[in-house]
Amino acid sequence: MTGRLSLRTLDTVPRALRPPVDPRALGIGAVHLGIGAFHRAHQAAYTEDAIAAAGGQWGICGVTMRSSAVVDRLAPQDGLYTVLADSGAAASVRVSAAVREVLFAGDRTADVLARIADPDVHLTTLTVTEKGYCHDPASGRLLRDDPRVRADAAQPRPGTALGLLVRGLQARMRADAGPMTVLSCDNLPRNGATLRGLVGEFVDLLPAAEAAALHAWIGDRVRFPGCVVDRIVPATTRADRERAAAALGVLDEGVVVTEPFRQWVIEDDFAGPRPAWERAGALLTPDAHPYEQVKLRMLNGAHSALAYLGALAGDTSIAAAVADDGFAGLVGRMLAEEVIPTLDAPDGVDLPDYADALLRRFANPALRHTTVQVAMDGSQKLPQRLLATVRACRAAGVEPRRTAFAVAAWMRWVWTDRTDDGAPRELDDPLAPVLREAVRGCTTPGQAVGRLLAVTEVFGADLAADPVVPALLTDALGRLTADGARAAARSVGAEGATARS
Ligand code: CS2
Repeated sequence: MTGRLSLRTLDTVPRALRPPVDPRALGIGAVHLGIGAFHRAHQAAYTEDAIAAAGGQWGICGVTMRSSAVVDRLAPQDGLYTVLADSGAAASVRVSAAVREVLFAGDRTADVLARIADPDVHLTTLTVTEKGYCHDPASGRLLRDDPRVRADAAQPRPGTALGLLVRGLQARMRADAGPMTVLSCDNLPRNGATLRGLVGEFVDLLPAAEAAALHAWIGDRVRFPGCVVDRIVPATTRADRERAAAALGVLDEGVVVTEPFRQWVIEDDFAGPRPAWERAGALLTPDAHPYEQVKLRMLNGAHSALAYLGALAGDTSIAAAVADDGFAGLVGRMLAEEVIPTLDAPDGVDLPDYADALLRRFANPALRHTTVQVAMDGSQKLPQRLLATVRACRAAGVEPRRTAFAVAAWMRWVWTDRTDDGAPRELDDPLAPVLREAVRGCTTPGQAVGRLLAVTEVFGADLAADPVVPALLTDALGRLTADGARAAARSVGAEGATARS
């Protein structure tokens, strides 16, 4: 097969697999910062379905910040790519036309800023992962002394997402191009308000007169609704590309693989027009926070627990980790006895059913979601996924033994340089130097727990001072170290009911 997916070859693709909207007739109405696989399988898919149902010039300008890899894949394809949704039993394949332009900010900064300042653009959305916000994960505050932040505040051609966003908003203000809605689509607590705060802190770093004008304009013209995104989207493999090519009849270097399930809960607080996402199944609501807590503590908390336990035990995929009865049992009890009691169920959501459904989603054999991919950047993920549950349990006088075990699995992952089978492990984390330094020379679980709890960027100051948390972590880390992840999880998962103190 030699042809490549593009506007030129689209008519050779089987009709049923072609996009539901005409890419040639679609103007750009949104800028997306961080156009990785997740955006292409989630927000872009909702946007395309919304356009198909209700019209609108909502084509997406997708921006990459860290490397040109996605642009190199999508630009020769005129932004077209395939979404392969597979439940393990049945798969669907469809080319998406939602992305109409792709820019690498590294060499197209001025074009990215011009897009944000374009009067036809009404939305700037982001999926830049937790670490892309350049913030302290425990407090949510801007890392003002981070060299990237300092560099971006000092010059008008920024490289970070925050810098691009702030300079883009400034260009929009100067062009008097109208209001803008900024929508964070990352798994952060109160993502809209958090981003609003970070933008404000970044603006404070600009010269005083510039800052004052921009603060006033943002306060008046820009909205930052929060939202909750959910769809499991692992990294694409060569086998996925071969599968898509066999269906399309042409090569596609931009394929994304995902599950059929998708969810998007969005706060209805827009500064201007938006796509009719509700026509594509999104839920528009006044307050996304209850949904967000459910998603972060249940789905992402369980995901991270399985990732560290599985990775320690040598399971390469989340599906393999959840197939281990000991891991599934531990995570199931963590959810039922420690996480669910801390949550207010949103209307119509049955939390035990949600727990069962997510464990089934994790087991999907078609998704080769690697444990190391989910284990990545733990320092940025732990606070909202696991430590929020630990704190809520402690406030209610509960000893969160199983959630502490999941936190200890992360500690083991940081502390050891080998998996339980002796394979070397990679610590892929923006705080890796700090974490490595913290555990350097530690010889006992108690010491490692003490040193890691002192990393306030992750744990804040309260957990080390709690009367039971350090002991729960030390016990769990001791068992993980002595018995290995599989045996330790099996025994902690089978222990008696969660205690109160
Ligand atoms: C995962 C998430 O990589 C991770 O840390 O937990 O990306 C997860 O797959 C999504 O949030 C699912 O919506």
